[in-house]
Amino acid sequence: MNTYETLLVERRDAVAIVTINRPKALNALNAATVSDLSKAIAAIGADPSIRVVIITGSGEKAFVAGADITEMQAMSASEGRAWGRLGQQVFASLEALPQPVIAAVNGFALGGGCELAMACDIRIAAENARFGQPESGLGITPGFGGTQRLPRLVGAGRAKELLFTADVVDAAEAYRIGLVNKVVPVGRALEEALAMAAKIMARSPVAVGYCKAAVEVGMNVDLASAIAYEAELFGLCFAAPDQKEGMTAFVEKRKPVFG
Ligand code: DAK
Repeated sequence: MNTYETLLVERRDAVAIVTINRPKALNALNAATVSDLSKAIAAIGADPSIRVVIITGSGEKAFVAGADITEMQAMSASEGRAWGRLGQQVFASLEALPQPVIAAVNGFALGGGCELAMACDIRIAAENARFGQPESGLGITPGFGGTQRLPRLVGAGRAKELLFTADVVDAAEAYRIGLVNKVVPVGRALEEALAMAAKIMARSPVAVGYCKAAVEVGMNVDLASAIAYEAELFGLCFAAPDQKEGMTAFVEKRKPVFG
């Protein structure tokens, strides 16, 4: 795997683990991190031997404590716009990866960190995880998709409350409002993400990929178009060997073995 200034990228069999690695700044996203993420996501997307991606932060204290405030402090309006667009593109490319992406959230996931977690498909939070969009307290709006992905996950009312108040919520509350899938003891988020990755990898890669595409596309178009897209993908499954193997295995009362 490539090496990066601000990321650790490691392989565990077919799983790629991407660790944001700026622990002294609580893994805050500076320009170098966003650029490294962009390169790592492109490399992962081009590697079909990677079946699941896990994103986490270095150390127990923070997943990512936001975009780097020291870098943003003196930005002009046009620099801010360019920075926001870059982050949005990188997070969109993460969301569009063909592989499922799990965020293993340890500690603070604030601002850009919460937005990074929301751009992942699934979020597993350690009990010490804290989520929030504190930007309104800094005189800015969230710039990496937070105003759009948060309401899609938790509903407009709860999203507006978090955006307007800049409140930070703990893992239990994040679970209650649907911001995270699961809460696990401190130090266990990565292990739980790996366990979930193993479960996903035992399923048909074709079906999992199509499920991801169906949800991603379907959430952004009207219901009739989304249902039509689902029917297309359902049909395509029958052109791939996984459907034959999955159904033959059922009939033969054995576990399927997908390629
Ligand atoms: N940026 C830079 N450095 C950070 C940081 C951040 N977001 N968060 C923490 N650090 C640094 C601290 O400055 C400190 O550095 P040193 O003083 O040791 O050099 C070190 O990490 C440890 O932090 P603390 O000493 O503060 O640790 P505490 O345990 O006391 O507090 C904390 C932890 C997470 C509660 C606190 O650090 C904190 O409140 N951090 C800031 C959280 C925050 O507000 N995050 C949101 C950032 S704003 C946009 C594009 C992007 C965005 C918005 C718009 N457009 C272009 C429109 C995104 C914005 C954000 O993400």
